Amino acid sequence: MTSAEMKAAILHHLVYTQGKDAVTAKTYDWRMALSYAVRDKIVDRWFEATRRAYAEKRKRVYYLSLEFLIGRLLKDAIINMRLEESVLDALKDLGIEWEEIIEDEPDAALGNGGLGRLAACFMESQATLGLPAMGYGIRYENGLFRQRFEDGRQVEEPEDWLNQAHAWEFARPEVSIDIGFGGHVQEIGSRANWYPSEVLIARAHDTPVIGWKGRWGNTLRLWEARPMHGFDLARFNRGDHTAAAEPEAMARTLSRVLYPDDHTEQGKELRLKQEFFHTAASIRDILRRFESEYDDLRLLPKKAAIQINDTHPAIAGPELVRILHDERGIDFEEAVGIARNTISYTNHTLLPEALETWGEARMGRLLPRHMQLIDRIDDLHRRETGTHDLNAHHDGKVHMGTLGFIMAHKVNGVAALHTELMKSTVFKDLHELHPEKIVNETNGVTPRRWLLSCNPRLSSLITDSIGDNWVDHAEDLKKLEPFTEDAGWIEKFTAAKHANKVDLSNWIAETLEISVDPDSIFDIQVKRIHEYKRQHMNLLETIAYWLEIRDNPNAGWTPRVKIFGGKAFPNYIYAKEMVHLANDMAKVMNSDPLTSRFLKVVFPPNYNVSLAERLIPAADLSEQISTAGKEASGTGNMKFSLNGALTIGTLDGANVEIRELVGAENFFLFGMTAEEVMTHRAEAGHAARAIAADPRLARALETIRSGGFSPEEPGRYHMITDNLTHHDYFMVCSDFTDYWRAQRDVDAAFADKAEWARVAALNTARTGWFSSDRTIRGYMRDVWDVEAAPLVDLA
Ligand code: 26M
Repeated sequence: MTSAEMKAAILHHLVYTQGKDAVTAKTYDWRMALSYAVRDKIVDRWFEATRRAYAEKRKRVYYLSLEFLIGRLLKDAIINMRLEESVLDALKDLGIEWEEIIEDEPDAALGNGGLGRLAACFMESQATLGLPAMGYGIRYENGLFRQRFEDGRQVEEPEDWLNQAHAWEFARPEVSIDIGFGGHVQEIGSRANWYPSEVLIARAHDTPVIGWKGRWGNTLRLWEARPMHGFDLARFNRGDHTAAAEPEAMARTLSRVLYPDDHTEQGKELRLKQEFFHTAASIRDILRRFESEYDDLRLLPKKAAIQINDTHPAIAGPELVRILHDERGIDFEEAVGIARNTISYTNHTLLPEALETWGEARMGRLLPRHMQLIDRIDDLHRRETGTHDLNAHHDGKVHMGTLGFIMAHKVNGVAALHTELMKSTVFKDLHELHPEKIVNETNGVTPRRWLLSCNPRLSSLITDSIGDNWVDHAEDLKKLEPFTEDAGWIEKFTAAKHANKVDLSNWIAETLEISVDPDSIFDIQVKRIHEYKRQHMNLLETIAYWLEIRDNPNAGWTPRVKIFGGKAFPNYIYAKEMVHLANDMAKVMNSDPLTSRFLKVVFPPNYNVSLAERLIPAADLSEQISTAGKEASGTGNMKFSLNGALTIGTLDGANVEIRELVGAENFFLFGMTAEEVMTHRAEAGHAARAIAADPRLARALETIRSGGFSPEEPGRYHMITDNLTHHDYFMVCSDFTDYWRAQRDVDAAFADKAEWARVAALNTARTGWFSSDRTIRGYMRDVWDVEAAPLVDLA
């Protein structure tokens, strides 16, 4: 597409789709016009792919996830369609600022964190690989809350991405599916009729997901909840104005908000309703499509693979069995077999409080037939395995992990260590009964968004050096290794990183009014705020370093900028205290004349996908410091490495694999192993002993305790200091000393700029394996048994 054609397309959409004149058009109007112009190009390719999937009778993959953290889509679309030149030229011609347009797009935050972002990377990789696939999610009106700080405290505000028109979706009112809840069951022999007492409608909204070079496109289908009967006109006419709108409001509540990942929220009936609404609509839609192409349901596992992203859609098993058995008349055992061979389940966490359960009373009330079928599935599983326990339904609850496991043909972990821990802990007994079921598929990230798009300087250097094949064959980054021995090339690498750091410094100065020195170590920890992720250990180390500088301000300290980003769950008080402490520390430290040349603390609010794209390319040091055994994989860790940051980290999640790939000598390892954590935790008084043995730690804790960062309220952080001193389940104190040591190793290493840059470049060269293309190929081979369509390049 030429620049002139692009310009004409933008102007056409500005006038005829957006209904605006070039003279009065605002940034928003121009963004919408550009989005429609780009979307037109995508749609052609998307239809072509969809037609081919049908025509070639290909097996399809269905990715069921309550979360898709897709972020902004415009730049992604432009890059994958190779339209950046014509767009840049056209905008220039029109006098429109590219940056302003890109920044105007709301960040679609339909997810909490890693699990949702993984689903988004998978969608992009599936399209890039030419795998016929469809993502199913919920079209939340309000995504993850917006985070603000008020006097350093986190305040949540509703997020309203749908307030503006959404350029990328197509409403499909003709795809409307009835979803029932409650009511009663009438059994007829083995089968039953379910008569729900409440019914609402799931309406589809489709977003095309385009792969690299526009060679394939898939659909992300998001469900919106709508009332069966809309507005009650009769009631309205009787003067009952509020009640007339009630059924509508009630139904819509279902797709109103994304639940923040929070176990205390789990008892909420609305969440269970969301899960069933999402799953039932998706299963119906899958079967409708299948039955339009084939007439034998026994073929389902050959033509469809259904992946359930964590247990949130795990009711898919019983729902599919219900339709096959009750509605289509397939024998119960055969129905279970078909469902199992179609479904597979990904586990994303071993944290006991995060493993979903639903009370039998609630589940029985809301999903009476499913409750019966779960018991029959349990019963069949007992007969198959000759066991007496291991039921999904026990102790008055339905355990969704167990249900997911017994209704799937494959269950996967998301990093090598996590998968091994699944086998030896949470799923130990089930694993012994089904030793072939658990497989590992180490997570990955899409290199299109997480290198090519977010880091143009480094990407250009890479492409100038080895060509652009790396973009969809990230293993090619290996070819950079010889360049890392070339001093001239390393200078260019350093220049790219430095320019990224200058950009970030400018942004920090403009938005937060904090000045940072781009020559400092940019030390970044961004992720949800959680005790197991140990942001407070990072804070303690920051305090200890600050105190040391104050003791001896002229000792030649290595300057650092400590950057934090992340949201605390709204009612996770402890995590909120961690946020508050970080902000209180920033206030004290950034204005300390003795230390501020050497140490700054920066905590931009509202960490999201777009902010990640800004921060990660500017990082020198990636903080991956979770208590070993607790972080299933991590994916931020991969993004940092790929962008040439060194990692300071524990042997947890995918850190283990990152270290193996980049080389142990190029990774700042510290801390106990998962096994050591388990034994050490059992030893009473571990925290007190660790504190007694490390005066730096003791002093840092004492500084918080005595109100060093909250003089107006010295007791403010007792919750944190008491917990760390006495209980310290996540071993912050016991790992602190080694963490401090590793951080000083970082200082020493950073002193040799050329050597640091060489290792940073090696990180980029050696982490191509973490492309989500590789992950998806793994699922295709080990789990889905599916092949991609041969790809044709754009004309
Ligand atoms: C539960 C109940 C109610 C509402 C939300 C939830 C819920 C939502 C998300 C529970 C857990 C959720 O996500 C867990 C998660 O994000 N796990 C992360 O998955 C990533 C991708 O595999 C891994 O990289 C991270 O290590 C893992 O923590």
